[in-house]
Formats: sequence, C-alpha cells, structure tokens
Amino acid sequence: MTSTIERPTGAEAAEPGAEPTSKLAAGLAGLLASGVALAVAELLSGLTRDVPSLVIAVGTWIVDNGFQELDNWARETFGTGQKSALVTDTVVTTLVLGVVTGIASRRRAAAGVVVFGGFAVVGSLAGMRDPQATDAGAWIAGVLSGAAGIATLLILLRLAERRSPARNDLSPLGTTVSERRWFLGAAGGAAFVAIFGSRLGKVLRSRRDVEEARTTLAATLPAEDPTVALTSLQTFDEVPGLSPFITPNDDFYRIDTALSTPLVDPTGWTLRVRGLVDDPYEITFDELLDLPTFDAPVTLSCVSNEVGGNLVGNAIWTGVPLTEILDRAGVADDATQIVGRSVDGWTAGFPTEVAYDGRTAMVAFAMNGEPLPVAHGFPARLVVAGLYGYVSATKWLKEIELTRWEDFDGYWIPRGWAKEGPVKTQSRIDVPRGGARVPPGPTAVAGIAWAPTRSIVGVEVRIDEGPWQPTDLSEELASTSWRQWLYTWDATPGEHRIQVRATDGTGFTQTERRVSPRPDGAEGWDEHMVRVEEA
Ligand SMILES: Nc1nc2c(c(=O)[nH]1)N[C@H]1C(S)=C(S)[C@@H](COP(=O)(O)O)O[C@H]1N2
Ligand SMILES: [Mo]
Repeated sequence: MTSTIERPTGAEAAEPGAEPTSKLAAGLAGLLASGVALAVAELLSGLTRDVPSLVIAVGTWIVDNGFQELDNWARETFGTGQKSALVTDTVVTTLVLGVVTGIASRRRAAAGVVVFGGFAVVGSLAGMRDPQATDAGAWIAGVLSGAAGIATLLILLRLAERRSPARNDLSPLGTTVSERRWFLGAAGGAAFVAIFGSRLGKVLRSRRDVEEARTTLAATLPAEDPTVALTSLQTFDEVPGLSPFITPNDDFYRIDTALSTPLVDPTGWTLRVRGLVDDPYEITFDELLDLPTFDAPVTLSCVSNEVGGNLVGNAIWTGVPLTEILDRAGVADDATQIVGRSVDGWTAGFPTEVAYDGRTAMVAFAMNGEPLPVAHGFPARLVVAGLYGYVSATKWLKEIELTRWEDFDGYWIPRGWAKEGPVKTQSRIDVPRGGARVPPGPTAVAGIAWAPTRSIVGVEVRIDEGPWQPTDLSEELASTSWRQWLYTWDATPGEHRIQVRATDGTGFTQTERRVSPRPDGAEGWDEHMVRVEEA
C-alpha cells in the first residue's frame, strides 16, 4: 500500500525536458540516423542509374585526393579488394560521425541538422563526379539522404528525452520503461531501415551492373548465333509436348546451393589457375575472351535427376577450351584432379585425364548464343561433357585448382555422393504425358535420350511389355548431345504401359532395375501409364 505513494507513476511525475538525454541514447540515435541516411542513398542508387552511390562516390573521392594511405590501411585492416575497402572506410567514418553528432545534438538539435546537411552536400558533390549518374540525381540523393538522417535523429532524440526524474526507474538509456519501449521500437525500426535498405540498394545496383555487363558482352559475341546453324538439323521439334532439341535458356533447369544468385560484375572478375602447376596465373574477363574459343552442344544433367525427371537440358555452349586454360599454367604430373571453385565457395572436382581425353570441356561464357544467364553462372562456368554437374559444372567460376585426387573432395562428396560422376545412359518419355487420356489411333510417343560423349545409337519402346520397337532418332549432332526419339503408336482403347530404353555408342543398353539417384545417378526405364479412350 505504501509503495503506491512512494513510487510515482511516470505520468504524474513527468516534467518534460527535465534532464538531458543520456549520451548512450543520443549516440545510438546518431548512429541510426547516419545508418538510415546511408541506406536511403544506397536504395536510391539501386533504383536508378541517375543516382550515384554516395558511399562509393565519397570513397572514390577520398582515394583520388591522395588519401591512398588511408585506403591501403583499410585494405590491410579489413582485408578486401576492389572498392569494398574504401566503401568500408566511408561507411565506418559516417557511422562514427553519426554517433558524435548524436551526442552533440543532445542540447542543440541544430548540431545534427548542420552535420547531416554537411553530409548531404559532401555526398552530392562527390556523387556529381560519377560519370554514369546525373547531377540532379546526385543532389536528390544527397538531399533526401540528409533529410532522412535529420528526421531520424530528431525523432529518436525526442523519444529518448528523459521526462521522468524518478532515477530508480531509469534504464541505462535514461528513460522510463514505457518511454524506453517507444524509443527502442523506433530505434529498431530505424536499424531495420538502415540494414535492409542498404542491402537492398546494393543488390539492385549489382543486378543492374551485371545486366549492363551482359548486354555489353552480347554485343561482342560472334554475330553468328551457334543455334542458328542448327536450322538444317533434322529434329522432331514439331511434335507437340516433346522437349525442343535445344533447351531455351529460360527453360533450362537450374540447380545450385546459392541462396541468392551471385551477381558477379565481370569488371574486377578474374579467373585464377593455381595449385600443382608450373606457372600459376590469373586472367581478367577480357583476357579470357581474347583466348581461342569454340562452341559445342553439351547435354548437362544433374545426378539427382530421377528416371523421367527434368533436371537435364541441352545447350550450345561457347567458351575457351579447358586444355588451353590448363596448358597456359603447365599442369604438373601429380595433378590428378581439377577443382573448380565458385565466387561463393562451392567446389567440384574431376580427374585431370578427363580434360585431356578429347571430349568437350570448356570455360564457358555463352549459352545458346547469349552471355551466360546469371542463374547459369555469369560471367563464366565450367562445362565438361559426360560428367554430372555436381562434379564438374562450376558456375560463377573464379578459380581452377590443380590438386591430387586424394587431397581434395568437392562440395557434394562428403554429403554422400560419389566422387566420380560420369553421366549414365538415360532416356525419357515426354509424350503422351503420364496419366494422359488419348484418343485411339496413331499417337506420337516421343522423348529424349542422352549418353554424353558415348552417343545415343538406338532407342526402343514397348507397350504393355510387348516386343521392343525401334524408334526414329533426330539427326546426331554430336556424341555429347541428346537425341530426340519418336515412335508412332497405333493406340487401342484401354489402359496401357509405355516403356523406353536407350542404347549408347558402346553398345550398352539401359537395364530395367531401378536405382535411385544417390550416390551416382539414377538407373532404370522410364514408363508412362496412359488411358486410350473408346473410339
Ligand atoms: N557455383 C555452383 N556451381 C554449380 C552448382 C552449385 O551449387 N554452385 N551446382 C552444380 C550442379 S549440382 C549442377 S547439376 C549444375 C546445374 O547447372 P545449371 O543450373 O546451369 O543447370 O551446376 C553445378 N554448378
Ligand atoms: Mo546437380
């Protein structure tokens, strides 16, 4: 009972502005305000090319004006290349200044307005030097970012004001519990805007940079689209529902461990060749493009593909022969394994002899006459005919390491998949679809079959376990490419089972026994049940 008298409630005791805001709260307010200001600028630069990244602009300006020492120091301290070190400098400096400004604004909010106004002017002036952005864009970014910083600072300082003199109720932030909730809520919101906004801005900007780089590369690719040369190839592309002979890039299956697709700007990208080689080296993207190139059809498939599954596609890839890349470094005799490493640290390894046995193997930069799509490894990836993707087809390639077979296991090997991953001979029924209802009479039964590097020489189908019937095959383009197959079935009413099996160039015919994908690829005949209607 007595306690109600002794402990005043916040409302009764409130004396607005009785004491200054704590340093901690003010510093936090300043930190968050500068974070929000940076985020607004980053986000705007992500939305349009007209707006420069103020952070990059200021960082570049600092370095251009002879503060190379500072940049070198940052590079050593934060251990990173390219623009990131000076961007880190700028961000850290801005945030530190934000904290100081917040504390200085405790009594005079004008201090914050002046400093953030100054940020805006410096940022805009630096931003005007970005040749790709417009002056208006630089000033709009500066003004909006400065305004967002000032607004955040003033709101947070207001919420952090100590209204209660009841010291025993005060948190370290110097506020009462309910006031602290308001302040912390707003601070949390500001932190979210700061972190999420700058990340989003950065992603949008790199997406645009990469798209622009793809467009530039498209202009330098050979005018002759390699897929155009295929128009005279005899295929069954006209059969409805059958996979087209060349899988369009947009329909090509995609498999990777990347939570967000790596956006790699080829400016600044290099390919490193190292490990058990005589002369390790590193080449830029332009240097890669200057090497001899060729194009070739390769059917790429995933080891996880189930019988009848769609994790397989056929494309014409353009790139530099892998042997060219390797020979430049001089492969040592004990280098029995080639490991591809991606910008996001994914790895895949295959025997060195595979690269030298004459099959198609390349560092590819184009797919069906277009620069590699981002999802398929832009700017460069490995393509090795006859090996499943998980042991060979490193996308967003940044390094090729020569090592010994026993010294390294690629990403999927310790996760229960076989160390060697040659593609198994497979065939798939595309039409009629499983469970389809079809009218009686002549019916196209068609699909694809692949055995990269060994060729497909025959595909047979059988109905209801009857005799195996040969099918027609699309013209052979290369041993590394799949072939379409077509059989005209005289369908009779009732429920029927259609099965398929392929024979490869070594004379091997697929066997019936079903084997699941793990650890080294699925086996067995694809089959579809279909219902043929009464006449
Ligand atoms: N960087 C990277 N490359 C990768 C992978 C990956 O997870 N990361 N997955 C591999 C696997 S398992 C396959 S099947 C192929 C698929 O290539 P695609 O997505 O272009 O079809 O990419 C390979 N390259
Ligand atoms: Mo895969």
